[in-house]
Parts: sequence; C-alpha cells; structure tokens
Amino acid sequence: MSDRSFVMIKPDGVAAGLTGEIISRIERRGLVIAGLKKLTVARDAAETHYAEHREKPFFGELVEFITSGPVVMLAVDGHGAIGALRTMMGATNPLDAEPGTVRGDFALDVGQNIIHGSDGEESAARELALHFPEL
Ligand code: DAT
Ligand code: MG
Repeated sequence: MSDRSFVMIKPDGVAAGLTGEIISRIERRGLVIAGLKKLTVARDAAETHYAEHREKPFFGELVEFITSGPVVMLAVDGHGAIGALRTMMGATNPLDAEPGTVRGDFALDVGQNIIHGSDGEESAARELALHFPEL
C-alpha cells in the first residue's frame, strides 16, 4: 500500500536554509516528492489548516507564525509515508525530540519547530485537498 502525506517546511525552516536538507532526508528515506511549492500561506488557509487548534491559547501565535514568511509545501508518497514522516520530524516540542529527527537536530522552540506533517490518514486527505487541490 502506498500512502501520501502533506509536509510543510515552516517559515523558520525555510529562513534557516533547511529546505534542501529536509527534502534530501525525505528522498534518501526512499519517499517520493509528488508535489512541491513555495508560497506564503494566506491567513484563511492557515486558520483552516490549524482548525483543530482553534480553541488553544497558542492559536493566534501559530497562525501569525505560519503566515510570517514563505513555506515549502510537499506532497510525499511512499509505503507508510504518513507515519514515517512523523517519526522523521520528531516530537512536537523539540526539547523532547530525538537527535536524528528534524526537530531534534534543528529546533529548540515548540512554537517554531521547523516542519509540519500530517498526523494520520484523515488529516493527510484534508490537508492535501486544502493545499494541493491540483494533485
Ligand atoms: P504537531 O505539529 O507535532 O502535529 P500539534 O498538531 O499538536 O503538533 O500542534 C501544531 C503546532 O502548534 C505545533 O507544531 C506547534 C504549535 N504548538 C503545539 N503546542 C504548542 C504549545 N504548547 N505552545 C506553542 N505552540 C504550540
Ligand atoms: Mg499536528
């Protein structure tokens, strides 16, 4: 079975010049880039993307951050892609993330943790429809 996930290199990751490093890690794992684009996320799209967190105290900050500069969006294919990418990203709080993960290697701040990846089949389908309607 082949799965497709949605990955976003957040504004901090793009600004730090980590786009190539992260794409390289994804490709070397054996996953396949099915879609790729760089853009600044519109407020509407950011609020829809993070709708599950609408009631959280950090929601405003989260939307501000994700719309603060260009991101790189990826659609990624491969066997078990959704879970494999979550493992490669590391824990949400970079201080809990293992070395060798993107967050464990490149981030310290839970609010600025470099990368997003869909957390399950349902969110992958929803996020891909939102950000890659062309695929
Ligand atoms: P993940 O990105 O690992 O799926 P999540 O869906 O729980 O984590 O949260 C989405 C994003 O919201 C996360 O990447 C960073 C931000 N966030 C989560 N918890 C936070 C907190 N306690 N304080 C500030 N930002 C937080
Ligand atoms: Mg999440």
